[in-house]
This record gives sequence, C-alpha cells and structure tokens, in this order.
Amino acid sequence: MHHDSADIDTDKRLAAEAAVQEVASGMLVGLGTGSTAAHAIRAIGRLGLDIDAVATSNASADLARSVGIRVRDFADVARVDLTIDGADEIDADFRAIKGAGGAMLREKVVACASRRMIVIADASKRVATIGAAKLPVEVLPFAAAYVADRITGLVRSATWRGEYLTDNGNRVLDCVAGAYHDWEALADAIACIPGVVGHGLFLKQVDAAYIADRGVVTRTER
Ligand code: ABF
Repeated sequence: MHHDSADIDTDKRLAAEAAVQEVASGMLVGLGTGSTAAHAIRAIGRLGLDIDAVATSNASADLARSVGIRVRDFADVARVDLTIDGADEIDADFRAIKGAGGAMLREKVVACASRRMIVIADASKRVATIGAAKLPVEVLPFAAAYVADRITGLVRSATWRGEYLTDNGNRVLDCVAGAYHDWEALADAIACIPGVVGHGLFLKQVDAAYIADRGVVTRTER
C-alpha cells in the first residue's frame, strides 16, 4: 500500500502526541529539533502545563515561545527532566543517528543532561542496523581540511553540507558509515579528532522510543 508524505506526517504527529503525555507540570523539558519534534512542541503548548523548557535549536526555541512555552537559556541549566526529540535512524538497541537538521551537537548536550530521553518517529526511521543515513559531523571551520582528511579514513564517504553553518557557527561533514561493526569505536575515533565539535551518533542516550506506523504508536524502553 502506498504510504504518502501526509500519512508520514500524521505518524510523526501521533508519536509526538503520545510521548508528550509523559510531560508533567514542574518539569524542565528538553525540546528537540526537526518536523517530528515540532509536533511535540506544539502538543506541549496545547497541554498548557506549568513547565520550563530548553531548546536544542534557535528554530525550536522560537516555535516553543510562539506556542506559549517558557524557554530558558540552556547555558544556565545543568539537568533536564525529560527530553523529546526526533531521529534519522533508530535501531532495536536504541542506537540512533541524528543531525539531518544540523542540530546534533546541542541535541546531544541536552540528551546527556536529561534524566530521560525519548525519541519520537514515524516507522521509516526504524532500522535493523543504523548506518545508511547520513552521519553528520560538526567541524570547527578552522580545522575543515584536516578533519575531512582524517574522517576519510574512518567512513565510506564524507561530503561537506555546502556552506551550511550550525547554530554554533560550525561546518557539517555528512558522512556515510555503512554497516559498521563497532559503533562505539567509530564514535570514539570521530570524537577524538581535534577540530571535531560533535557528531550525530547517539549510542547510549536514548531511553525510550515512540514509533508510529500507519496510525499505531508503539512505545519501547531500553
Ligand atoms: C532532529 O531532527 C535531528 O536529530 C534529526 O536529524 C531530525 C529529524 O527530523 P524530522 O523529524 O523532520 O525527520 O531530531
């Protein structure tokens, strides 16, 4: 059966609306980035709870404020109660690739600061093994050529995302890792190249996933 983009957007919204039921008054909530996370932000706004939030991108902060959510500066925040964010790929072991939207560094910082991190997605993001999606690496512009040269030895391909700059003023190298045998080793190898500021491999941060498939939302816990 043909599954068109309107159906996929409905699934994104249903996953988001299911996950935001975990948000309660008094929480400090981490807001993700992307079209699925945007559904969650609008749904949180509709809940009308007394919460504070931190955002993983300027776009999500703007959206949150526009729907009446109080957004705090993350620079003043050390701990977040619950973060809800999208992903590009997620496997059964809760390993995820994130960052098609370019916000993976702030997303990772907020995810790591969070007591609980939920991924919301339509079923197209659920994969047997991660690695086909672009794995974005955020690079200090000063170190561009050096990092690209080092990364080339680690992944199948690495392509600059044009002139795109992240909210942090850094460049993005879109890599394809393919079917990798040891994701922890790859994550460590990328992270320790001087000039790499962050990357989109989320191996340990995700606690739960709400995935919607043709209108049916399934929650899984790590
Ligand atoms: C963020 O938005 C990113 O980590 C991920 O790349 C992207 C997913 O966007 P969408 O929900 O629009 O597919 O979660």
